[in-house]
Amino acid sequence: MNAFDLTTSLFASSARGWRGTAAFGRNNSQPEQLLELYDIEACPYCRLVREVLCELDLDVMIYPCPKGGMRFRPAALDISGISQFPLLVDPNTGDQILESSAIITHLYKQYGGGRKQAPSGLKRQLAVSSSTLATVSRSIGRARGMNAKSSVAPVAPLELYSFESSPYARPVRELLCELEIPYRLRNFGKSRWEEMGPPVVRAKFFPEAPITSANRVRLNELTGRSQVPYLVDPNTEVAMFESGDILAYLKMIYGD
Ligand SMILES: N[C@@H](CCC(=O)N[C@@H](CS)C(=O)NCC(=O)O)C(=O)O
Repeated sequence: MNAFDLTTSLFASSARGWRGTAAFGRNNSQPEQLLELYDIEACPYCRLVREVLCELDLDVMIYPCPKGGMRFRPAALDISGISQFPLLVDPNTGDQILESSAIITHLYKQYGGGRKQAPSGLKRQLAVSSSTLATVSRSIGRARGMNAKSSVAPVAPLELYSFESSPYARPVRELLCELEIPYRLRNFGKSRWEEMGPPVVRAKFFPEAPITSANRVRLNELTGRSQVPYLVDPNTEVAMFESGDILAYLKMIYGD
């Protein structure tokens, strides 16, 4: 990942005030069945939904639907009758929901204890504008996470440990979207102040701090580390840290 890529990714996270960093929902009920999101990584509306999924510490199966994509767009069209994203499928409640506001309302109601509401009025306009600014910043030179590239479909979905605002995880999600690779997004939001800042800070200053969220416990058991992005590919039995290595791996295995 080069310096320019990192800068625009940092700017995108800043434009959204680093929403999608913290997870407040670790005591909330987790759905029995995995939620499904038909998503375009670069879409400003999809970003708002992914931020709330991170905030509520909910995992989700991402079906990437970049422009020009043929792998999951037909299924989305079958479900909702219209080519519009985000589209949430909640197998726990039987709901299939279009419109980011309606999706966020559903998530807060079902999995956030109804304590929060989807923003409306000026707050909603500000959210959409700043999310659009994040998209613009990631579109300088090339629209990242927007358009389909030809690719080889994996047999089984991949897994990505990530939190929405992570400047390093974002390029990986963008490439997964462009290559139309389905993946279980394992949200890795920070639920304690000791988890803020880069992984080395925690390792150095707070090595004894208890690990809270389920995915943090899981990754720590798997690797002994708390760092994202972390990609797991069950098709090749490869698992790796480091955004640059992950991008190179995805291009090599699934890029056409
Ligand atoms: N009001 C909708 C707007 C969604 C929207 O405009 N999504 C765009 C992508 S950013 C879309 O579905 N475009 C159609 C396409 O990509 O085929 C919402 O909040 O969910």
